Amino acid sequence: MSNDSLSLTARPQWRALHRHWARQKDIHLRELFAADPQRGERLTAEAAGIYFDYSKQRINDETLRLLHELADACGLSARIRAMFGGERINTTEDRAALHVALRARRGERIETDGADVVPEVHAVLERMAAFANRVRDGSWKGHTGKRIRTLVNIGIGGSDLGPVMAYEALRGYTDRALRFRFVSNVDGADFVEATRDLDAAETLFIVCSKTFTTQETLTNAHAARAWCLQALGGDEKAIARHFVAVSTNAAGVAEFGIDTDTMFGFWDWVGGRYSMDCAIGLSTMIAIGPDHFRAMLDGFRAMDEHFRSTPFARNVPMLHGLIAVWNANFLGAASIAVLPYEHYLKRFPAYLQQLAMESNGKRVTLDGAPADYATGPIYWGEPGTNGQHSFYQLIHQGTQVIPCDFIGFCQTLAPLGNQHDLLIANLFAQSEALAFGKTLAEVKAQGTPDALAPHRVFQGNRPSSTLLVQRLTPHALGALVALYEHSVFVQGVIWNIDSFDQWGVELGKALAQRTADELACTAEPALNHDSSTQALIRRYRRLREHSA
Ligand code: G6Q
Repeated sequence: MSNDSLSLTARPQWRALHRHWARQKDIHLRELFAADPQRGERLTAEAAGIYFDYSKQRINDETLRLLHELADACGLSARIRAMFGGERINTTEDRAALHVALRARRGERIETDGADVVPEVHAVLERMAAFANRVRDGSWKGHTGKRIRTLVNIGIGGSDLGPVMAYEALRGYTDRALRFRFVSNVDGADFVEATRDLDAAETLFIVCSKTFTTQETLTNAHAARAWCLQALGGDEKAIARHFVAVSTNAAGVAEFGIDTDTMFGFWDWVGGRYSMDCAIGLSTMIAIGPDHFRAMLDGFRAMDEHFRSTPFARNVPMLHGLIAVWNANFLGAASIAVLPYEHYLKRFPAYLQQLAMESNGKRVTLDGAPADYATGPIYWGEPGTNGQHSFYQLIHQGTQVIPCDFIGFCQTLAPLGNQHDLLIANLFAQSEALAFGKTLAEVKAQGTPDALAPHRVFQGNRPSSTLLVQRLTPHALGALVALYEHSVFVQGVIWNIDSFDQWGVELGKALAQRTADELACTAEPALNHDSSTQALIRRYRRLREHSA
């Protein structure tokens, strides 16, 4: 059997990593740092303005060498070329995953199926910019002639999380005369609360849906349509002034009643969770303006170029992704905590949850065989310092290994006394405490009574990386997102899974419809579910009719 067709766990490189871990696992980060005074400077890399310190991971040079060999054996370089080359690497959906083309420079050629996609990408970006400028300068008027003051993005999943995250992250760059709201949930509370204080005459809805068939988005878009018509006197012509769409489905958009002149397209080779830098980012572009949006694309592209061309030892997404594999498969870490010490990144962990978990939450390999190893870890997190006052306890003293990604910036966008220094001091102190801990001897030396001492011991040896960036700019945000996109891709290549499909999401979309029909019918429906689901449906139908 050639090495190429071996399953991951049968690969000699994988086995070598297992033997290496057996030798390595009792070595404490304290020893690793003591043995190499340069470690904290050596085990670092830099890309597109992001400094990546991975010295507090439980690795050494041998680990990196073996991970590199594993990546070679898994054909990482060829898979990167295939992605950038527009090959149909999303095999279960038989399409390319070409989000890197969304930030290609004008004139660069990126082909899929023999066609250069870059000119179309730039044509849409230009239309977006023209439209964004009209909204921003007030020349795009609502039906009654008033200028637009509030934008409401309606979308879910990939058509929501990127736009919300980017809006929050780049608030400091937004036009504060415009307000932005995001409606995603089919729960009416989301729409009702987002619109309750709005004047329809000054509101523009951006309906974002790649397929334009998603139940939640279409339901909310219809609610918005009715809300708008009711407030504006019922004239259907108002829709064209108050609704634009972002989709790949022109027929669906036209059927809804949105003019295809104000539809911004994208392509089936853009996955939902990889779409914040195409027309799905229209709300972002309106908020920050086309120039800042282009700067964000430049940041994405800088990381793409780094990923594509930098040797392994200095390649930040490769190192980041392989360390995630090391932690998941050898340290047995089931999750990764993402901890931005930057309040503007408060939605970044939620964004990464989708990016990482929808991409790598897979249990079969590309060949359809079950994966006999852990794949995609759980991503979660909250901004620092808030998390320190809640779940960090478990990270410091719990029984599980939770590798952390700390993210910090050297300059603040919201200067207030010495608060930014305090914030970043906390970041550095946390990663230091996680790595080095506090020994029993140190605890006792502080005069702690014997009975209390075990409770106050911090084992340390808890792995983390730190991403340090000068300032949260649109460029930095683009680079950061692209870093995680490529890290997730690297992980998926090693695990030999399709990181670009999402059959679990599709299942949810299909299942809900059948049950919705059963809840909607007036006569008692004939049910054919398990006894639990049937009892829940009956109880719900009964109780919803009664006042509380
Ligand atoms: C993303 C997923 C999923 C998708 C939503 C919305 O990668 O496919 O989160 O973005 O289900 O889909 P539409 O954009 O088609 O409405």
